[in-house]
Amino acid sequence: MNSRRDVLKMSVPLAMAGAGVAMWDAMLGRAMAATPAAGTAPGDAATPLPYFHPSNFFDGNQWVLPKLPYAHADLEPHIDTATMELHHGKHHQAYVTNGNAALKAMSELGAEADGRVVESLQRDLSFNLGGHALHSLFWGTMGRPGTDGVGGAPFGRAGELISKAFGSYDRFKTYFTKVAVSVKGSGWAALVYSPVSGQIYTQAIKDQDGQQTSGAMPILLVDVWEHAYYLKYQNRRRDYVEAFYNLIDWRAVNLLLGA
Ligand code: MN3
Repeated sequence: MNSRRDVLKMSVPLAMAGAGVAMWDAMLGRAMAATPAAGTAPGDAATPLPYFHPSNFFDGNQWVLPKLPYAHADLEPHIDTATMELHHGKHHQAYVTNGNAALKAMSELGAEADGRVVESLQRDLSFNLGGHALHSLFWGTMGRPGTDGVGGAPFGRAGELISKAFGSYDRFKTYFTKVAVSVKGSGWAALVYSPVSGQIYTQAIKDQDGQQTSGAMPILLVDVWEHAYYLKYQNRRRDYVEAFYNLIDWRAVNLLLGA
């Protein structure tokens, strides 16, 4: 028979598996399956490791801030350098640091921990690991403007699915912009893929909470927290979202679709 301590130690990871973490692993699995074996280390220019390799997000021991497939200045003029430095270097880093701390706290919880402590820890895990997953995907589905496959119309599997679901790319953009602009306060607009139905659809995510997302997997995301655009766009969220379309790397979106 399990002691109360054993039961507590088991139940927390099981609850976590129901949050965004399972979705994140499933998504990476698809990207990895479609990624040719190559490279040695992230950032090695001679043999670049594909961005979506798991070692770019988890070093075998703890979660890490991913190295981007471009420089902070490369998304100009659509996303400015100062915003990228703060957003990737400070905000995202904080979610990684706090997510690792929450996992450590979870592993150290004793039988004396009450439900409120567990509830608070679950919120910490969901918020910080959710933030890590969403930002990691957001960076990975953008590219330097002018690069082949970046900023134009979708092609391949992504193009087919968008035409089927929305009629055309222009109709998709109109709808997706409305989703992003209508998020109240902080959050994200996501285009998600359901492996069960083969459908894609849009999802508005409140804050960055992994537990608020369904089993469908994000394949394209835009962060609409004010920290993502306020330095350059102030209150003009719509202008920021419209500029974002110039940065979408459809090769990466197809990679997430396993195509
Ligand atoms: Mn953000």
